[in-house]
Amino acid sequence: MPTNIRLPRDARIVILTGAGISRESGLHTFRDADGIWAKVRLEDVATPEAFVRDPAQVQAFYNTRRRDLQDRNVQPNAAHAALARLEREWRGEVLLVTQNIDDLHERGGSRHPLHMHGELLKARCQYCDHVVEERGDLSVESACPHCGLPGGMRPHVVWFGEMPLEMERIYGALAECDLFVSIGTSGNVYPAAGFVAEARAHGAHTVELNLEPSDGARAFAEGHYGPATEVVPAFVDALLQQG
Ligand code: BJW
Repeated sequence: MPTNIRLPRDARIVILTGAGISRESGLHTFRDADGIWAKVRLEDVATPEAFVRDPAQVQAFYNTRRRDLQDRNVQPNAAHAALARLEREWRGEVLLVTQNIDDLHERGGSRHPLHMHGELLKARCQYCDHVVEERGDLSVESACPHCGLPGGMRPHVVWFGEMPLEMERIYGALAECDLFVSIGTSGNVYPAAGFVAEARAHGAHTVELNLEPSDGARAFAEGHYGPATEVVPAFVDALLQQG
């Protein structure tokens, strides 16, 4: 894959991933024609107001997705593996920021992906903020294993109107990186959609890898298009070869 990048081998890299990277692993994206928001209204399941209005409906939505994620056919793909390889072989810092709540980066070998929209296999107590691993179903009666109170356990995910996680660390890395790569995200949801402008304003080279150019493709200096399982490994190969 020809790329315009010429970087020192210790250059700092920030990668942002979205639902597109997990599509070929069998998980749905949100805004594609067959995506999650074509089947359910986000206002009904992905806002704090929805959880107050109908907690059982919200728990059922995330219980289904938690079960789907643990289906044996859902496995990390070549794009997840390529990013883990980049993290292992690149001499400089690589920060992997994902909007995804699945655990496919971890299962693909990435050591510490930063889940800015939370994690599906964790639950959080609304009363004491304790976070626990959760592989089973949550109900409106589930009790917190820490404070013991029933009824406050919710998926450890970031809904619309809530503050994404670890923003200070992410903006710090964007201000210092030499290369920003956005993979499989439509760029519809802020603040992640603004990361490319932030990185560019601080002098980073910016690259979009996606099935097709996103609405914000013009904000990137470079773009490569096709399925993530093809484009991401090819891009990582090119990066490691030129480095
Ligand atoms: C492939 C492929 C293949 C397919 N290979 N590619 C105006 C300006 C700025 C902000 C706002 C604003 N108006 C409103 C806001 C705030 C709001 C927002 O952005 N709204 C927009 C709709 C405009 N944002 C928030 O509320 C965020 N918080 C916030 O801003 O905090 C500050 C604040 C605090 C308090 C008050 C006010 C402000 C929080 C956002 C939380 C998003 N949560 C979700 C759900 C998480 C849990 C869950 O998964 O259920 O996160 S929504 C959903 O969208 C999910 C995703 O992480 C996120 C992004 O989606 P993504 O990954 O981009 O998926 P798609 O489907 O959109 O795109 C898939 C892409 O893959 C496509 O491009 C395909 O082409 C591609 N693809 N197959 C490669 N095989």
